[in-house]
Amino acid sequence: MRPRSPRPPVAGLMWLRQAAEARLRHTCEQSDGLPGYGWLLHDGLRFGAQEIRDRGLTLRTEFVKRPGGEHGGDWSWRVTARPESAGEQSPLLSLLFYVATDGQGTLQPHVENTRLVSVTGTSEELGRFNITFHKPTTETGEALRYASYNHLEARSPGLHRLTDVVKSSLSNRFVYAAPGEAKRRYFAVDTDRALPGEPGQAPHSHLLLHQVTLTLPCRVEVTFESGSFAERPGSLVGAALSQELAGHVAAFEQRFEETFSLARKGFPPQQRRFAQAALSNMLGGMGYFHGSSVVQSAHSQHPLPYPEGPLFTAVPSRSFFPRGFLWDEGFHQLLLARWDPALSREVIAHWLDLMNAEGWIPREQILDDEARAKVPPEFILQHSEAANPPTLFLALQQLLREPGQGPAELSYLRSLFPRLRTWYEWYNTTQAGPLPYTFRWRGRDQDTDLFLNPKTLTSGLDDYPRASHPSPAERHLDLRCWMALASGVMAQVAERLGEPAAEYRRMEQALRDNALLEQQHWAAQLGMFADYGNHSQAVGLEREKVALGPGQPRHQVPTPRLVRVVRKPPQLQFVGALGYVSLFPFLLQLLRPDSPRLGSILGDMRSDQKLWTPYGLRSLARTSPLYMKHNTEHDPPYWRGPIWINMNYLALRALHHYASLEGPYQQQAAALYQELRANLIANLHRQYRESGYLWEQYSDSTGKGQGCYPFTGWSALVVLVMAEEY
Ligand code: 6A9
Repeated sequence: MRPRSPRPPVAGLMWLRQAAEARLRHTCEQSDGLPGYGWLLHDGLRFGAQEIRDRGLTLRTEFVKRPGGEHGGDWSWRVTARPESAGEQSPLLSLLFYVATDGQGTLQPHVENTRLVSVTGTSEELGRFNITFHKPTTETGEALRYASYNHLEARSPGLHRLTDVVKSSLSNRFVYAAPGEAKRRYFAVDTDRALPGEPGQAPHSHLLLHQVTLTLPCRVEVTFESGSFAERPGSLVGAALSQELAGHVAAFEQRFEETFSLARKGFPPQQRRFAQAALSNMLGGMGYFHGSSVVQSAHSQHPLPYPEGPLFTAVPSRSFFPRGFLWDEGFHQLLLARWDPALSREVIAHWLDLMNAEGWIPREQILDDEARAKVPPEFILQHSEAANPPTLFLALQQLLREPGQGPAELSYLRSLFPRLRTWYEWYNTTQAGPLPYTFRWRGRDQDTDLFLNPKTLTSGLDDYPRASHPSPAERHLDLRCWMALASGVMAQVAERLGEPAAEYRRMEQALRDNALLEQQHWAAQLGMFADYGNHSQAVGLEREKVALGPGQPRHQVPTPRLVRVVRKPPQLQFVGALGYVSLFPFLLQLLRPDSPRLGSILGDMRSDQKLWTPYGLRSLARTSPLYMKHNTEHDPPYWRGPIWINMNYLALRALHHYASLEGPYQQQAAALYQELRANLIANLHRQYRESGYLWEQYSDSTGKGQGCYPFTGWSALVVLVMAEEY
């Protein structure tokens, strides 16, 4: 828990299942290998319920916020722990609740015997507050027979080091001695231990921690009470908290059905809970970040810190990518704009505020020490010529369609408009292609000898095959289609505001012109839409030949590297790589419904040899030369076969669109729509049931989730697919 402010006090939970080798759990770490965790319900604002399955036990964590006073009001947490299976000797569990400051504010512990009963504190944004650690109870609220208490007061160099500080204070010299039971040793925080710190660095955070050790099942509650909340009807604990939680659950269920109609559409309860969890995990994963990117621009020799600022955003993955990504966010907001348009508007405004004077927005937001601690150094630097698909226009398009557009929405748009104009211009100029109305992603990999195909991280499709030899002659089909979308939304916004819109409309029409599109991107020989550039298909990775020196023993020679060999020189031509990029004129609905190209795209999509699988559309056709090929020894295929949900969502959205327009392919589109939708929902639900998670991507041969988890970024778009919201 933290307020949305730069250097806030935070409160949190760690836990420890007592065993010979005790493992402290704190932040979401994929390496912990938990069988499942995530928000089952979360409204994004005031309430959430999470389930965490760890070995031998299940934790349910629930919170409620109650507004009041001048500092955001109160909140309460309840943690309920149950053994995984009844019967065995109940495992001993420690719950560690903490409060910590981040460079400002004060905390005052109140200890009775060895028990930290409460903490009073102050901070700039919260004023005075009081946090109480209530006595543990049974699940039904009766006092527990026995529990052990420990507490810790410590200094930490920063919030990102809290886990280390607590870990290094653990000692197993403590004894759990419940009457009538065998004594057990257990690990606990030990204030006597030397407090770790970093030499030469002033301690930054003040940490107070309450540890309760007990047997299962049990329940523990923590309340935060705001000093300026004068007429509190009573503390939010016990029965009052149960009642409040029940009210929120009922309200969530009702709002979920009103928004997505899944019961009305006939989804059984199990699938509805799956969809609720997908939405809730995106909401519960939202974060407020503060700090600055490290930026390399063309104007300076050295990397510079970007101006400091806040970002309120959803994230792709709580464990692996817990930070903002520009093009992911557009997809996230397609879902959130339906749940809570006001929340969505806030997020979009935060992102646009990250723009520099030239109109650039850094693609990956690695803003503070906590974020930097999780990212290898080579990924930290953001380059100011690097783009990313402008998917925020997709989200804006959706917001413009939401009912109830009044003066507030209009004035929001008005305040956004100068930034939107600058952003659009930035793409239009810095990512322009070699011919009018063509576009080119800047910043492809330069070191072409070491990659089978130099990556295009900026496009979002990383290793999707492009021209083998990057050059200014390239024209990228996906970017051109994104620009058609951007132009259309700009025109719509300008028209709504009474600003000059003609130029945006003209641009949109030119980019939508099917004849021009075909001239620049239809590869007749390949029978597909394609990129164009300096390209050779005859490339491969081979072991470098290393000559042995005279008398040199073989084992002294370093292992030869894999290098790229080009067996036929590149030439300017279309790039044969049937897959997501080839579909873009369809995905973003540029094709006229009577275009014969639409027919051929639908055919490629439905072909098992090409893009069709029983689990969704694969990213690259099985017939494509680089299908499932490694890019380097250590770089396995990513966008070269696996199924990605953001693109499948766009495909369903387009099928739905073409199924609603008269034309020669209307029936075909409608049939494909039904089939693809059913496949996608069935597989994602099955993966969630079997693995406990939604995933970054899915295998095109088995449907199994792959990459990182839980990934409730764009994979959560399955909710919109179930709801048929496009
Ligand atoms: C690596 C490693 C702990 C890759 O979802 C975020 C992005 C997408 O925008 C992009 O389209 N993902 C996709 O191709 C993940 C990118 C992660 C890069 C940082 C650091 C951290 O290890």
